[in-house]
Amino acid sequence: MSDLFAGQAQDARTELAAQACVLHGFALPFEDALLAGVADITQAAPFRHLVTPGGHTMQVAMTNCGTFGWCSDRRGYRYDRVDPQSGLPWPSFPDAFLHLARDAAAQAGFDGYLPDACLVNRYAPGTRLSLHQDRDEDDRVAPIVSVSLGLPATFQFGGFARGDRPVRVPLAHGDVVVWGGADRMRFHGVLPVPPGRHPRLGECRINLTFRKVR
Ligand code: MD3
Ligand code: FE
Repeated sequence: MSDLFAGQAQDARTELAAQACVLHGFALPFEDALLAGVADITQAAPFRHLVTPGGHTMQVAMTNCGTFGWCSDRRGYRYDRVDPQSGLPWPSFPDAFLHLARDAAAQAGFDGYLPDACLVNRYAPGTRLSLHQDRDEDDRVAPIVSVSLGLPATFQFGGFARGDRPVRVPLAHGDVVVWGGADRMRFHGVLPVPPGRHPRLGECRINLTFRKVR
């Protein structure tokens, strides 16, 4: 390895688009704190399978932390300050969550990022998330920071129309993806998670997505 890359792997970062990049392994130093944070959050606000407005139960199990949580039911999609299952505010961000989200955003060129929501997604093997846009946030420019934990998966990075053919991006435990500005409204999804067992998380993939809702 040349001096230019001393101390840092040469493939530490992959550019996906002008304002979207993968920071490979960026979350690994935060691993223990992140897993402890997920355990705390899910004790207060357990994973659940939301029902879409169309009446379908989502394959991905979800919960939230932060000021706002993403909710879905027969009435529609929205962000709410309260967990409808408990009637209580969502658990606040564990310190390590905010720290990681701010560091990753800054690394990707978004200084001063202050997310107010974090959606926690859990995928069992075979679970997929079909192509969609994230359009329930008032702020459609602030970045979304996504942290992959557990089983690897293939992310679909699409265009601005549903029909645009997506690019496949492999994501491993500890990878962080940051998307903002012009690339914030791209269609995206996750292909079915292949079977496997992760040493720390078992038969599951967990994804944290930090957002600025308001
Ligand atoms: C790409 N989650 O929760 S990362 C979601 O891995 C979601 O659980 C996926 O899509 C997951 O909505 C993908 C998050 C993500 C969020 C917004 C994006 C990826 C994005 C906006 C533009 C492009
Ligand atoms: Fe999304």
